[in-house]
Amino acid sequence: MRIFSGIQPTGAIHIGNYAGAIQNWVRMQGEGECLYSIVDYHALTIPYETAEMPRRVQEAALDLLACGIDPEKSRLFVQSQVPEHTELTWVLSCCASIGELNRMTQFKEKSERVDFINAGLFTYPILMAADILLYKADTVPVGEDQLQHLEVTRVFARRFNSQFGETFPEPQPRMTTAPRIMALNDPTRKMSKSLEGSAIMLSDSDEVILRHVKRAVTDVGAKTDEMSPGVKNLFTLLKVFSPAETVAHFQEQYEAGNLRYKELKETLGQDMVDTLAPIRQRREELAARPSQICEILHESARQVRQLARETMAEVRQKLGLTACS
Ligand code: AQP
Repeated sequence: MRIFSGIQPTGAIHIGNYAGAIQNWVRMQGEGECLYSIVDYHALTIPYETAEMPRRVQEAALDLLACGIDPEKSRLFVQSQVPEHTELTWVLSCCASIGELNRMTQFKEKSERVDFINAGLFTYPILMAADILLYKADTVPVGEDQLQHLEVTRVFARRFNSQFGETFPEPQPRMTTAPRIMALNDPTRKMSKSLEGSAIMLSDSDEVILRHVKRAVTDVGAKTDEMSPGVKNLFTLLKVFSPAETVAHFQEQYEAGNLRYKELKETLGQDMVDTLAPIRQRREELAARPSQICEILHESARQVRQLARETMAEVRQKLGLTACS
């Protein structure tokens, strides 16, 4: 099994990324060949400070290594250091229809937030398909928001295979039990790096974590029989950060109609602090050795580029781009 996934260096990694994807990245090490990428080409689709980008890539690498990505078991690399990603993007863009790209929810949402809608934002799913297919990955650990992109990846792969001959496997998603963490300040929206006040970052201090959980929205409007989105989100987080007995305890309270939000939030906040503090500690230790991080990224890029070159040689052959070769 070959596993591929990526994360954008668009800001600090948050508990949504952690619970929805990174936990599976770590767990799947040993299940197959793991290739994990900091996808900086994707991050060009929204406005950013160029001087900030190297630091953001370094920060993402630190977070991932601190979470447990082991360079002995996984290849952790920077996407732009393997330019074949963009070459395959062009090829796949000729296997994608405008109609398919137009249906992408993420494009609709993200294009509403910017004044200038660049074509990269529109063709983002093709670059993501290229990321995965370049390595012929069959399993992709992602959060729920990426399922639609993975679905079109399979469509592009199928179309390429039927036109030019069997080349790419159709990759399948692998989700955690918390595939969609909602914003703490607005549980009707996805927790997101770019949605202010919505997220707890892996690098946040204990005080900041406790404050965020304490302020999390629970009930708004009239009470109904159904669990509110805010409380549901807290239960999802409880399942990620707390032991099963704790979840069962609060579930019983909820069913008996005597759940105290204050107690739920205090317990969740403390369990989150207990999980994230060691990650933060490891992160600080790693941050003291920046050249080692660069070595890991370079060596991984060198290794995965071999695979990328092999795929592109096969793709060129299948496309008939072979004159005078
Ligand atoms: N709220 C979430 N719940 C569960 N999983 C999530 N993921 C993102 N947000 C949640 C998963 O994390 C992985 C990496 O995401 P990404 O950084 O590549 O892109 P994103 O989905 O665009 O993340 P953000 O935080 O929403 O970033 P911005 O604000 O920059 O757009 C993916 O597997 C994703 O599913």
